[in-house]
Amino acid sequence: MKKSTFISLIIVILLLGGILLYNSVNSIIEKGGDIGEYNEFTENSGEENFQGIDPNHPEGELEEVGDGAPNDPDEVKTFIITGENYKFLVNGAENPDITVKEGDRVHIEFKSTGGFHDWSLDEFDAATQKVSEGESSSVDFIATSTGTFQYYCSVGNHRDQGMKGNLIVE
Ligand SMILES: [Cu+2]
Repeated sequence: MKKSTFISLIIVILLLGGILLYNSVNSIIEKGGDIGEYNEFTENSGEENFQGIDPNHPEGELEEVGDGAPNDPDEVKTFIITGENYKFLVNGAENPDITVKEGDRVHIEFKSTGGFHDWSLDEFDAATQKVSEGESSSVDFIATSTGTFQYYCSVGNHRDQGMKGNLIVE
């Protein structure tokens, strides 16, 4: 008795489900025209919006870049530094002052052009890997305080032999 009642219930549920499915399929077919019109409407309005924004968009973008770049706190200051026995070179200048602004993100690209060296700066806990001739290593740090800080090579006694210079944070 209970089993047959249970089976009857399932059959009723399946029938109801089938009717519901049939109805919803029908309603989708009936609303097909409406859906099509809706799609056309959104496509058209999308194009109108795009056309409306398009002429102004490039100008706005250029203004933003022009106004934002000089004061952009996320700007990265990149310095390409080579090391040899026993000095650093930046664009041909020997152990030059490296000047950045407080809060700048600094990216140091260091390459050894002769000997085993690194580029270290204790105050901002920044140091590249120690690299051999022809190898490169980079380090990023944020210049969080103003002052003059010495960068140097931490290999052996290279610092004493002249591999040092100043990072000036204004
Ligand atoms: Cu060195």
